[in-house]
This record gives sequence, structure tokens and C-alpha cells, in this order.
Amino acid sequence: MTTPRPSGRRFPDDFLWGSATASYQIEGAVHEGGRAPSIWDTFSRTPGKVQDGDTGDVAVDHFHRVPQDVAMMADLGLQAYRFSISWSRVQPDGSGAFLQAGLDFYSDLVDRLIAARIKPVATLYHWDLPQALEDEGGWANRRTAILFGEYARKMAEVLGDRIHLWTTLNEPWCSAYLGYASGVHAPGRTDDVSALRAVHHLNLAHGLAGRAVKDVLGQDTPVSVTLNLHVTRAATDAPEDLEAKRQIDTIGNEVFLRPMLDGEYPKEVFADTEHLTDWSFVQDEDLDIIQVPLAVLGINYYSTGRVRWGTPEVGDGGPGPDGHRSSASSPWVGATNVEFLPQPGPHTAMGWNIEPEGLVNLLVEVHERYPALPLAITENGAAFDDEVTPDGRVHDVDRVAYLHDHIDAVGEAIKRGVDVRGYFVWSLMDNFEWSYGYSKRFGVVRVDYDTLERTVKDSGLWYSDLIATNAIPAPAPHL
Ligand code: IFM
Repeated sequence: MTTPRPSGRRFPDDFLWGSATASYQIEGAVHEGGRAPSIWDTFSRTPGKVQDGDTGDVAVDHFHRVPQDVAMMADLGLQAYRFSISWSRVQPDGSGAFLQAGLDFYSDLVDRLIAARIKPVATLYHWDLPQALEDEGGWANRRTAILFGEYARKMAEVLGDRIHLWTTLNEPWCSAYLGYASGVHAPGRTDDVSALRAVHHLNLAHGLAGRAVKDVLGQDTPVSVTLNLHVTRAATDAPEDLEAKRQIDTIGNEVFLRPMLDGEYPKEVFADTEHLTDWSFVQDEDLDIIQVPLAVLGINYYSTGRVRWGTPEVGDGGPGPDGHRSSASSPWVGATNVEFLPQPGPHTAMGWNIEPEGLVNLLVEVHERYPALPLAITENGAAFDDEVTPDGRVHDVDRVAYLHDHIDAVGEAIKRGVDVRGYFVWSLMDNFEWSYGYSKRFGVVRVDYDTLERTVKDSGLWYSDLIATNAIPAPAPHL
């Protein structure tokens, strides 16, 4: 249980308030302008992979509604918008020719954001790999990382200094382990060795892309990456439970943090996975490339996990964030004796426990390890089963309470000395929630999936008040 936190906390004057989305989750228009399929087009068309057979074919039709969506962001008072670029829309096969229509789409979006005084924060990869690259091995293939660097270079040339902050990857943990180990995300593979190869090639892709952007636009160009760092607690202080937590920390967090920020892999990951691979896919120069200087580290936070030493149940992906639908295989490669325990409530509609204090703990811990590195919350939010009242409104008190308490947690971390620069609510509007299809709503704006009409929820109005005052409003409903 968590106790409600007080309202009224103020934020630094230059703190950046934004919202986030991702290309496949909102754009639709999957056949337009020469766009070729991504792995999510293929996966969502595969029977049984996505709830109710939903696909991103239409999504929330953002591709055709950019002017109105940007106007809506401006009405909300957003100061920044974090979106992702669909690689297949700008370079259908992931190599070779670029599509002018796709490049123009993102260029126009960025111009409109700037005209509305909203800072564009661009993510180069949010899970929608061109299918043509998956056909050649996907992230398990080193060439994908090389091509990603070339694609990043092109985007830097096209979008240039109009981008406020470049983000290379969103949540590589999900791309590698949900995509290649548990198979609950595209491309749906269940091969632990491929997952570990994907981890390294995603790290390498991050370094190559960050360096390409800086080569084109100058070494001071702000580059970041977004990680879904897992807050995992041991069930007891018994050495074996602490070892279970250590294994999850290693395969979940350290395998990204350490190469990106320290230029090395944790030696524990080699020991934990020695029965699978000798990691000879890591080449001599890779770690220098991966440790590209970051202007900020993006952190996505939703909930926490609890583990003990034991036998995982088949399909135990852990109840926590991005555990996403059960599978016969675990995403926790190498952590073969770790059991995830149910977390006490309250829970969101995803079944994720609500624990704002976990966000304070995470921010303080990362800051203590990397005191010179500014941080930003690049995603935080909650799915609930929203109801539309007869007046057409959504009084989403649970979501307001969730945002209220988590934003206060960010303020608490700042008070304790953590350098947090911004907060991006997930998500601007309801959208395609991956293997859950359209059944889970995270938006602060409701989308009617029949008419595609957008309606600002109470949480959106509340967030707008927060931005206007730069202080946390009381969580009262907007009646
Ligand atoms: O919808 C996702 C998003 O794409 C990545 N982070 C978690 C969100 C909620 O599951």
C-alpha cells in the first residue's frame, strides 16, 4: 500500500514537462508513402500474438492528424513532445534508399511542434524494426547495429538542430528479451542466445547512432538513451534471495548501464550466462563506441518487482513493468533460479503495483552512482479501465492519483539532490499497447476507437494545470 502524498510541491523553473508516444502505437497509415512492414506489422498479423487480433494499421491515425494533435498538445501547454521515428517509414528495408515522403512527415511534425513552442524529443528506435532486417537475423545480427548508425546519420542530416534531444533507443531491455527470449513482443523469438546477441547489438547501435548524430551536428549535440530500469527488491535478506535480486539487476539493468556509462560489461553477466555463450560477439572496439557521452539518461518507471531464490513458474515473466503476457520462456536470461512474487496492491489495469517510493529510490540510486549525469523521466503513467460519463468526460481519478504521487516522487528526488530535468507522461493519448492491443488505455487524452475523436481526460486537464503553475495541483476531479 502507498499513502497519498501531499500536493503543492514546486519544480525548478527550467524543469521540462512533456508527454510521450511511439510511432507504431499511434501513427497508423502502415501502407502509405512506400512504408514497408516492420516486425510489429508482421507480429500483429500473426494469429494469437496480440489480444483480439488488433494491429497498428490505423492505430489512432496520428499520421493524418498531425495538425490537430499538435494543436491539442499546445492547448494542454506541453513544453516538450517525445515521439519516435518509424525506421520503415523513412527507409523501408532498413538499408538503401530513403523515402522522401517519410522524411517529410517527420520534418513537418518537427516544424509544427517548434511553431507551437513545443520542444521535439526524437527517439530513433521504439521497437519497430524493418522486417527486411529481421529476415536477416534482426538484432541478433551485428549488421543491424551498423545500419542503425547509418539511419541515425540520415535523420540527423534531415532534422538537424531542430531536435531538442536525440534519444537512440527506447527500452532495449524489451527489444532484446521480450522480442528474442520470451517472444511476447515482435519478432516473437524464444532463443536465449539470440537475446544476448541482441542486447549487445542494441548497445552497439546506441553508440553508433549517438556518434553519428554528434558527427553530423556537433559533439555538443544532446544525445540520450531511455532505459526501463527495474526496481527489484529481495523478498528477505537471506543470501540466496539477495543473489536472486543481484541476477535480475545484472541482466535487467547493469547489462545496459555499465557498457553505456562505464564502458564495460559487468563480469557477472558472463558468469550468469556462460552455459549459453562466451560473448565472443563483442568485438574489441565495441565498448569504446558504446560509451558515447550522454547529455541526459532517460528513465521509464512504472512499478517494482520482488524476487526470491526459487523455481520460476513456467511463463513467469515477473508481474512488473513490461512483463507483458505470459510465455513458455522467461525474459530473464541466465536468472534460472529466480522466482517473482506477487506484489501487494494497489495495481493498475496492467496488474502492475503502484509504488511511487520506488521511483524516489531509483532516482537516488542512479544519481549516487552517476552524480554528474542529468536524468529525465521519459515515461511514467498508468492504464486504468476508463469510463466515459454521459457528458462525454473521463473522470479518471485513479490516473490523476497515480500521476500526482509519482510526480511528487520526482520532486522528492530533486529535493534529495538528484538532477532531474524533465518528466514525460506516458502517454499523450490512448494507443496500441503492444500485445494487449487496444485493451489498455494509458492516455491522458481518450481516443474513441470508432470515431478516433480525442477527448482530454481529467488527468490531462490536471496535468495541464500542473504545467501552467509548475506546482503539483490537488488531485480533485474536473467536474
Ligand atoms: O506502451 C509502452 C511503451 O511503448 C514503452 N514503455 C511502457 C509502455 C506501457 O507498457
